[in-house]
Amino acid sequence: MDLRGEEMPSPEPNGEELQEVRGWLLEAESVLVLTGAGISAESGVPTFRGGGVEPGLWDRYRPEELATPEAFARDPELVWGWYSWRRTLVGDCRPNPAHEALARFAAGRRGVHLVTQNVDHLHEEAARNLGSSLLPLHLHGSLFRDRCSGCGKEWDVQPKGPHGTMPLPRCESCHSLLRPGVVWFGEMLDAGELDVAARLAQQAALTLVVGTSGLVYPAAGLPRVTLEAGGRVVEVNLEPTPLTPQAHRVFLGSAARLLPLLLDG
Ligand code: BV8
Ligand code: ZN
Repeated sequence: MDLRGEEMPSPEPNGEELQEVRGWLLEAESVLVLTGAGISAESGVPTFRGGGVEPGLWDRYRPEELATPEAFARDPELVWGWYSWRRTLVGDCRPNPAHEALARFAAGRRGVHLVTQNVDHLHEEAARNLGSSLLPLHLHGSLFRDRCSGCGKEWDVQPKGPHGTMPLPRCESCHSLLRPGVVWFGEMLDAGELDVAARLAQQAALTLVVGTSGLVYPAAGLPRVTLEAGGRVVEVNLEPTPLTPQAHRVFLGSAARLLPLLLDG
């Protein structure tokens, strides 16, 4: 059943399965949560491959065409235009009930870890709003950081902007072009962070996978690390993904609706 765009109401989650998974979560000494663009979709952040991408200017580009070092080398104005548009759009988005349910779930208990593929800061904002310590490990970097393409210096960018990009921003120290502080396709992830994520997946009694198409590696390989180590995997997504057949339980529907049901108990 195609649940894209939520034209059709998601099926009511199976109450027994919700109860069962809540029991697994409570008894789990270590829980890893892996999130993708789908958890931020209901905050208004466009996903990469699914519906809901803002129509118009960027509709004709695929992320794999713009989020690459080659695209930046070929046309830095185009790539900076895309990131500037995303910074302005994402800077106006707020956490949704899915981010908040995760932040509440981690508050007051140990052993909950969060790894995100997202480059927005909505997990951090939900944690700040709710006094939760659940801060994500960003495997693909952050939309709100600049990095010098020459000397590698990095610094935070204010989400509120303005995010003008002409003339193209340059490093004050070495005058090289600045680039967004994200990991592009074809670029290595930070080895240390990937090691930490892999160890969390290895140790997790349960890995909860929320809102990812499971297509981008090495992040997409993390749930299988949990499975191979004997842990459980639970998936929350609008639709089935390549992970679905191996997951112990799958809840089809929107994260903003399902996570509070699953985590608030
Ligand atoms: C690497 C940051 C070693 C930038 C991103 C050939 C050549 C070169 C590389 C490769 C190749 N083949 C494979 C690779 C490896 C490549 C890869 O996996 N490619 C894929 C496309 C096949 N990976 C890499 O390049 C990585 N580096 O491997 O280095 C190397 C080096 C050289 C050569 C080989 C290997 C680097 C990957 C990081 C790329 N950077 N983002 C930016 O954001 O601008 S990836 C980008 O995709 C985002 O980070 C995003 O998080 C990520 C994954 O996407 P999802 O989060 O899953 O989002 P998506 O839209 O796909 O899906 C949303 C899901 O949510 C859907 O399932 C939908 O149903 C669901 N959903 C929607 N709404 C809701 C919902 N669910 C619940 N509720 C809702 N409301
Ligand atoms: Zn520099």
